[in-house]
Amino acid sequence: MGEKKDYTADDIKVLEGLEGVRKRPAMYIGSTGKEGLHHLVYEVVDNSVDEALAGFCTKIKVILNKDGSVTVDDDGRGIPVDPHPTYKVPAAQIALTKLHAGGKFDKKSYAISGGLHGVGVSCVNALSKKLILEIKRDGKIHQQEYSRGDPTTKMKIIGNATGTGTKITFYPDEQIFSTTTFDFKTLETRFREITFLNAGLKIELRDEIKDTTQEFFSSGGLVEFVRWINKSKEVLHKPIYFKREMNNGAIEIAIQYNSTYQENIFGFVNTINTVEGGTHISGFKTALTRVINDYAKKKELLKNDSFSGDDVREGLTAIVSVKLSEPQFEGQTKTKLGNSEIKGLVDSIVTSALTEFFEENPQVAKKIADKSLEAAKARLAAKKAKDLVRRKNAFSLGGLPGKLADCSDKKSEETELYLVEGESAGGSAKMARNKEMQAILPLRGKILNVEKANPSKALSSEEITNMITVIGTGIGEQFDQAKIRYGKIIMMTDADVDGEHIKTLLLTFFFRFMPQLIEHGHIYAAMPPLYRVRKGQKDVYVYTDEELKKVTAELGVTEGGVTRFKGLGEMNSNQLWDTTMNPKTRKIKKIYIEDAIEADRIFTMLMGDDVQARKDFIQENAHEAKLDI
Ligand code: 0RA
Repeated sequence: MGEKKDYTADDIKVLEGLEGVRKRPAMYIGSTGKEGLHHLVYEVVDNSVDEALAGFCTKIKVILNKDGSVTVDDDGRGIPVDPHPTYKVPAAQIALTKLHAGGKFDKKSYAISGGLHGVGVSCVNALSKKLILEIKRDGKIHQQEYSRGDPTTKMKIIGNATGTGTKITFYPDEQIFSTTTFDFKTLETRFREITFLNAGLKIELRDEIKDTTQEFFSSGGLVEFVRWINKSKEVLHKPIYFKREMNNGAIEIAIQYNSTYQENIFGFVNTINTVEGGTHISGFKTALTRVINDYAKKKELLKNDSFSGDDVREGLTAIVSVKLSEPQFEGQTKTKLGNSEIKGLVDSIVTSALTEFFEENPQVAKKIADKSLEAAKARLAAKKAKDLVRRKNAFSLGGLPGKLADCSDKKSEETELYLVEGESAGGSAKMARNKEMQAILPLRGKILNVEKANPSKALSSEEITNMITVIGTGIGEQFDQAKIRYGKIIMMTDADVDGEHIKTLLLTFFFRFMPQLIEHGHIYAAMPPLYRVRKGQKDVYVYTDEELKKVTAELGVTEGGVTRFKGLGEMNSNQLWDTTMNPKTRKIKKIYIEDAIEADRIFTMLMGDDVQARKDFIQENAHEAKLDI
């Protein structure tokens, strides 16, 4: 019987050591899929970024090698190699074999530190089948190799060095990861972000297989970051920027309004994208609402009314980047800032800096206030329209649209909503479904492109309001996850170009109105089969063209035994159930947002007004055939 009953994750981490990392990798790096794999690179790069932030490193090179390994090479001071006083082995070996010893044992030189899990290079070492460490220090090149966390050689001097630095090459372990292929684009997005957030830092990303190199460097930092996010949008003014340094960190903010209706506030703490928000974001929002309201009242644009938070954030792109020596991360994915003092601090900095900016730049202030005024007018008009709709709906069952075939089960964890392209496929789906847990909402053809419509217009579209009512959570500031009526929302469209378009329109709607549903993994795409292959009595359903080649060869089927489904409507309800809807046998794709900034840019490009940007994007990405969001 121990005295301490509750162990926190941190206690366990310390207790277990590196075997624990291999036993429960997800606890340390989030997952053993694509995200976790890329996390390995970020963890190593973060250490080099720390060295850069401390002022000792100017360039970081990341190389995807032909043999599947990754090299991260920096020109920092090099991890110390002198014997550790207690352990009597090179200090660098401690950094690579002991948890929490990753680079941060020299705390004085580290004002702040990146790294989401902060677990250091030792985790990367534990999860690599091989790792080669090379340190240039004291005029010598020191080298040591490891496998699955354990040293396989002693630290050796292998030559003379000019300059200093740390180079780590690691081979992710296939025993741990479901995939070990790195994605250039994913890394590119993250490195671009890191260099925007650390003006002056250079990162070079090289792909040895494709023989391509990409350099990331930003001298303008956050100002360039907002410009980049707004690139294919029509902007209303030059970016507004301010920075405040404190003794335990810094707060930096860039703001630029555009003519769209979207709100895009991205928060970062020590370069980590705080997707769950936190005190820095709430402080920013409070101040923004207050300053714009005060301005509009002073200029008599507003009389008795006030702008709501949503009003002042329509068309806003903002980055709030906070660097703190001791951040407290909270929330499901540890991406919410908890430090309570930051809310008031950001609030007061934004209030004074933005008020001053408005006084000095009255034309910009006027544009922003006018934009908010327009949003407020549209909001009031939409409310009137909604009240009308609500009164109409009062007569129908619980306000749910008549087109919905609801399920009988009310527990949202178990239920599914199918959004089905077309009335006829909707009819088959209603017959095919499991009535207890599957609800069907047929959609009439193409839904409205919400990217191009202002919110009040979007909310006057029947298809859109139907979806909002049926899903139950509400939208925008009123969004309430607890009210969700279905655990899975599944888009079921034909496997053709129109079907893809409808899916994109639906995703645009979810991304702009209820992004939380995507973030929390509620949105799915059904995968209807492309073909049915028949041999005698046997039917095989085939979902891709590749699979078709394999199956026809295996079954020895020739031309003519191959049916190509043109649409969902061509399947009878039994076929639809077997192939696409039966939870036991169907395949569905979960939609996730890898990077909200990239997703925003892609939606603007695909669905917005800038035709040239769209053409360029489609041409650049044509070879990928499918959109990865
Ligand atoms: C601890 C102390 C010192 C440097 C580092 C760690 C260091 C770690 C990493 C990890 C990747 N690149 C790195 N570069 C440096 C400085 C010791 C000194 O010279 O005073």
